[in-house]
Amino acid sequence: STTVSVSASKSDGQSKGGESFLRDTLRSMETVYLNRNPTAKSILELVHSVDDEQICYDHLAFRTFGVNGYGINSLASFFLDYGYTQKEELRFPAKKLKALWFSPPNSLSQDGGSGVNGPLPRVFISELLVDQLSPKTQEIIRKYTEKSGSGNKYAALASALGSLTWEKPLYSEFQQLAGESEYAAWTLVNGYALNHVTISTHRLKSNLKNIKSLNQFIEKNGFKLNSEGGILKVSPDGLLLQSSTVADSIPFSFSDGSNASVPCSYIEFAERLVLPEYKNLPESEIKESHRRDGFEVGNADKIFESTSKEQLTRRA
Ligand code: OOG
Ligand code: NI
Repeated sequence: STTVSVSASKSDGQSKGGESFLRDTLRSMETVYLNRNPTAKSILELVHSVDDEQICYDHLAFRTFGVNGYGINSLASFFLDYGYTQKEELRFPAKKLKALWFSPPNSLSQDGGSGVNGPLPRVFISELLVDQLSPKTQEIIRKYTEKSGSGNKYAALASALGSLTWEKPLYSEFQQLAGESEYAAWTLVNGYALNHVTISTHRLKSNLKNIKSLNQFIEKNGFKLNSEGGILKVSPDGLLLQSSTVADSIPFSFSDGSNASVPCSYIEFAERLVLPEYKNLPESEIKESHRRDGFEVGNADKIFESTSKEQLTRRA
């Protein structure tokens, strides 16, 4: 069987302390994610069975509560300290969310590996605009974040460990949040856990480099893709193409003793097309920097639905 998650990073013998620690942290976050989300793990193995060279991650995504220091910055500070650069902000007024994305530092290592051993991924972090929610929902979110002490200072650590920094909630509290914001309910039980990794399809070598072929291949193998607004999400400029699976669910034991299945994480696919100004470059000269960068509100708005009840309960 193929293992895509853990393999030693290439070492050229040079000291590169900061980058090694960054990659080790990403690897722990990924291990937590792969252990909890069988669909993501199977899909990575499936893609690897066809395309055995290198699977590159386009980005990693996280969710946070935008309240009292628990928002985007609680996790972003780690990435900023390890060389990431803050880029554009995206707003989702209907979902009461905002997001920021971060571009990776120039890597010192070979980048020849797969996943976290490959080219460093972009990072996408969103936050719930908690102030805009009902008093009842705000009270629950504030209670758990406040009870966690200084948990916000250890967001990256919590993500790498697969731990919540706050206590487990009551089932009724989870339901209260789910009724108002599925994002809020997800974040209450998943905390800083990796929400998804995204496979960079254009960096694959087989016909799966075409996202439409990849989508067909994934569905043919029995996996359900998020159909919100159509399977393929396309940016207005036509250059950023994205799709994603529907999240897996895991059993969660609430503090009142009840057990229920809650949505966990999903896996995404992104194809970034070559920018018009580079369209005449020979294929062999095309680098990631010649392709459409960044994110798109219209695409993201639909990808957020990958953890929604509607998508999870939808028939094939
Ligand atoms: C993030 C959804 C947006 C993208 O690539 O635009 C996104 C989430 O579900 O937290 O991943
Ligand atoms: Ni994404």
